[in-house]
Amino acid sequence: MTDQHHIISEDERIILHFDLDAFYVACERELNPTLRSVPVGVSQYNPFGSLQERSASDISSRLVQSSNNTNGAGSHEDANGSLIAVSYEARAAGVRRNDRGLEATKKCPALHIVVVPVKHGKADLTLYRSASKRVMNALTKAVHDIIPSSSGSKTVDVPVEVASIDEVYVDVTKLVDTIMEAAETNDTRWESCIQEARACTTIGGIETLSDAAQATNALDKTDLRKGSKLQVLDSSVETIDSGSLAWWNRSTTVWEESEMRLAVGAMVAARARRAVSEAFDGGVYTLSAGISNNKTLAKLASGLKKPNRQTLINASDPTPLEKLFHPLPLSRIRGLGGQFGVKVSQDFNVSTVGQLSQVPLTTLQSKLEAKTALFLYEISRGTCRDPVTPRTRPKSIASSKTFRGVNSISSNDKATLTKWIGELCNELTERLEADHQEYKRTASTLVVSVGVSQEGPSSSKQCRAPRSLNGYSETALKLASQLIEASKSRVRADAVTVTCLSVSATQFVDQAAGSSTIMAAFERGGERSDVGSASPVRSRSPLQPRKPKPSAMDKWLASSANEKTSSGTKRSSGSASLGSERVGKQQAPSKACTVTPPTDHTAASAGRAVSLPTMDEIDPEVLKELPDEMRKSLMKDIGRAHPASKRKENGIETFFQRKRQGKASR
Ligand code: TTP
Ligand code: CA
Ligand code: CA
Repeated sequence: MTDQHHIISEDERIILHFDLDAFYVACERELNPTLRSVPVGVSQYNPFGSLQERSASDISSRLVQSSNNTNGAGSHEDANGSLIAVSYEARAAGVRRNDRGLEATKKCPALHIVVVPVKHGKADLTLYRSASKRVMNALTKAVHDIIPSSSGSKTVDVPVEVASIDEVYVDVTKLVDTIMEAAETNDTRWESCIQEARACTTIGGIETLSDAAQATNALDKTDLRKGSKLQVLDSSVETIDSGSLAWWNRSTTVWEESEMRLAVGAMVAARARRAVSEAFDGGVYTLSAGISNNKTLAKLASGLKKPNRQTLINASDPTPLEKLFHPLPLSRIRGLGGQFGVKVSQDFNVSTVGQLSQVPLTTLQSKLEAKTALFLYEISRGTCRDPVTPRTRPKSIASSKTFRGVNSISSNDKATLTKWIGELCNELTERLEADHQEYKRTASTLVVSVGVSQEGPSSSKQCRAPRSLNGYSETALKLASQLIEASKSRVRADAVTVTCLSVSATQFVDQAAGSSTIMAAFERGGERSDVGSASPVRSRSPLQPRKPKPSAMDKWLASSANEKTSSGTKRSSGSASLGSERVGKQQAPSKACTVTPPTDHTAASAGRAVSLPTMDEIDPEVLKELPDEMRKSLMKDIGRAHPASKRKENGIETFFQRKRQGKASR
């Protein structure tokens, strides 16, 4: 161990990260009980199949493959979409995410394949979004129910940050403190408190690694994401390895206060997980959890034991850092899973977290911005300051679609581009309408992003959002055409090939704040608008019914008559040439990355002129649907210099002694 390894975060927070197990499968199982406890894969919509629009409730037509019906309800092609979610029963048979349906069925003949609902010629994720909301509400309630009644009227602040459709961070620092105060000198209560956690919590880096656990740890992000045979269903509670059990069973005299607090956090996680699974019919929603001192380690921990299990990583103990954290491939670390991680790996010739921790800060600083260098320096030591920012409603709403290979669109094919911008805006405005119903707010910024095959990353443009939802298509089309023109001139070509389109609405303004505030926000947006004339502020209600608004499109369509058609990329605008769905994660190529890590949680201040939204202002679920370039443009550096602190030597006895003496440390 070098001295570097002893630099410990002074972070004493207790952060939980929850991730739902095989989430889309769980949603389908809630809807259709016959899918419970059989192997299930949820597949992308296959545009080459026969089935077009399909609603969520149409469970029989969406079940395209089942064991007693070798070719389900749909055609051969319908059953051959690629899988985006795979149940653990199917994983045990070797089925993996991204397998094509037919290939998966060969590996697992009992496999049931459900196709996602389809609307506007693309996947309709409403079913999963609304299930997510219900589960997150149940989880939040479960955590609040744990607040000890002895805390009386004292409110305990428990920030909850919904981080994606199936992930949430909870900062339970204050809750843990309250529980520990309630346990005070009562050793029996302390015992029962950790008993719940002991039964189901693996201690990361301390556990006695089985061959399977060892092999799982070696997987890189991509492989882990595909799901692994090593991840098995295990309903028995006594699955805790001997190393972890020995940690739990130590004499109370040797426990440090930091360990006690994590143990209480583990109890909270265990109880919340159980409450969520009991809250839904058939216990369909199970979660895995990570318990640690920061978001990065908590997220890492939740993925270590799946499904339905939880792992604790003590950031102030050097052993887990050395044994578990440092051998990991860089890509497993939050913020280093994409292009940025690849660049770091190449620039500093490192492939593991441990190797990165050996790179001196000055070397990092010589090639990177100060903040980025510091972020890497700290993250490789298990330190991360990113706060859990209370957020339960989306920061932005996006609709996007990729058009790969034969489905790509020539920029000369304006009819097809117009059709797709229209479809995306239809989906977007439907969701904005529902969002308005629920949250009484209006988006003030519209962002359009276009990816073309001749250039690596997508480019984005924004303007103030049209006041009327029926103005979205026209405005989005105007932005898209400007982006395409700019792209054509950059690559000096008469036409480019569009591979990705995305429209998103962000910078929400609460209607409760009054119309003047809303107007002010629009005006601010207008000041910095990229297309000043794109969306005149109108005095109509933002939620008027949609009507066709053909003027800009007509003009644009008319102009296409004078343009040449590019060779090789021509496609028809018929339904047979629908682009591939963008349910899966964005795979677009991207240029060398200059921006970095997780989030800078600087909330948009009310008076700020509208600019490209920050990462914090974007719903991460939406973020992962966006093209790389747009995603990058939304990410801001983080990192605040902070001194490393010494490890605390506070045993359980000291803790209770201090309590008895009324000298609470917190
Ligand atoms: P994940 O949490 O990555 O995976 P999962 O919940 O299916 O499985 P695990 O138990 O390993 O966590 O993603 C959550 C949901 O998001 C997933 O059920 C389907 C959707 N999704 C996609 O549509 N495309 C993708 O590429 C990924 C990674 C997820
Ligand atoms: Ca999940
Ligand atoms: Ca997830």
